[in-house]
Amino acid sequence: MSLQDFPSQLDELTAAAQQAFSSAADADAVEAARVEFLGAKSGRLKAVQKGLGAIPPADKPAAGQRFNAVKQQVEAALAAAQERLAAATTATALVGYDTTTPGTPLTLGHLHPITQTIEELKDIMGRLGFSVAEGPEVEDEWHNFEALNIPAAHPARDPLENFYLATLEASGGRKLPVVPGVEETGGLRPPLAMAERGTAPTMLLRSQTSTVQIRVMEHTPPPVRIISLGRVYRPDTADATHYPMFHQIEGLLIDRQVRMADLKSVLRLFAASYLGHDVHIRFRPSFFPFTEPSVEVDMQWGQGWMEFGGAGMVDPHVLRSVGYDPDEVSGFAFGLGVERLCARRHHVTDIREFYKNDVRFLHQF
Ligand code: FA5
Repeated sequence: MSLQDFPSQLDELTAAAQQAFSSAADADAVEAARVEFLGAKSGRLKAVQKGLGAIPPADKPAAGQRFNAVKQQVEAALAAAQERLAAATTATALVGYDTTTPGTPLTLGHLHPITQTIEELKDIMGRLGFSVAEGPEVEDEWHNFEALNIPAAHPARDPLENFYLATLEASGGRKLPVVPGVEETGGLRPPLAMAERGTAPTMLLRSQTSTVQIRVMEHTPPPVRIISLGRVYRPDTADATHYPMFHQIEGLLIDRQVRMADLKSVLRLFAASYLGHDVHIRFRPSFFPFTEPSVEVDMQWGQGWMEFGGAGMVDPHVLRSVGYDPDEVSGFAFGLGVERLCARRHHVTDIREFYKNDVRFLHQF
């Protein structure tokens, strides 16, 4: 190639490339044009570049400059075509789409109503000066019964009334028999009999949060002012007001000269705060082994009343069992059912609803 041919050849090439890129209707056409003009192996620019070798040395710098300028022009045409296509794609996607349509609302989860209730009850009792204490759900017989003045022969300890655990500890480290008729043991025996008393404690799922009263008093010198909220377990048949797993809020106040009137005031304040001032509550004489005197507390429910808790003055036996002096201090305790309180507050007539996991129900809280 001579230098005379070179400019016209480059002009032609530039025009052809610009024409190809500007008329390319889609990504495939752009790519085809790119390969034709800018292809690294057999692109038309490459071919021209190879021809540069034949140009006399004196003309080479000028020819090189001219070549580079053309290459930049062709590359710019490619970039322009790519941009044009990208913009067109976005525009096509938006055709027929109403950009003023409201978006799909995000559905956010929230806390379970019983968890929300627990938080609110903590808040109310916190304002009355009670701090939160915790205890384990798997308990020993001392904290669930013995220290609460419920001796071994008491019917409340019946294996049919509680969820005793067949733990390795309870069997003294031996593997528990699971099949009746096993030689060594003569078959399955009730969990209580499995415990090798004195060597390892029998464990059970706690049946009441009163266990936490004992745990706190064992480690805290009076005065005490705590609440404890958590799950408890009883083999009760589920119905509108019972569930085999439910929650209790336990309260305990120990100080000098605490009286029954203090207990009633606190429970009335609590009920008015949570249920509302228009919901009446009443106290009925009752019996618990760990309080004397004892009451049961009812709230209005439809046309009648519903028990929502038990309470009373802490029995001197219990105070002594944790090392307190009943001549020095006295106190009250209460244990209330969280599901029933939550149901009354939200006009739910069956506490089983809380555990069906039906989101249509749960969304309402
Ligand atoms: C007790 O559990 C006592 N520990 C309460 C107590 C504490 C008395 C401190 C004195 C001093 P009771 O078994 O009555 O008492 O249960 C208390 C409340 O738990 C009941 O009033 C009821 O609201 C709720 N409850 C009892 N069983 C169930 C159940 N199966 N399902 C849902 N709630 C229940």
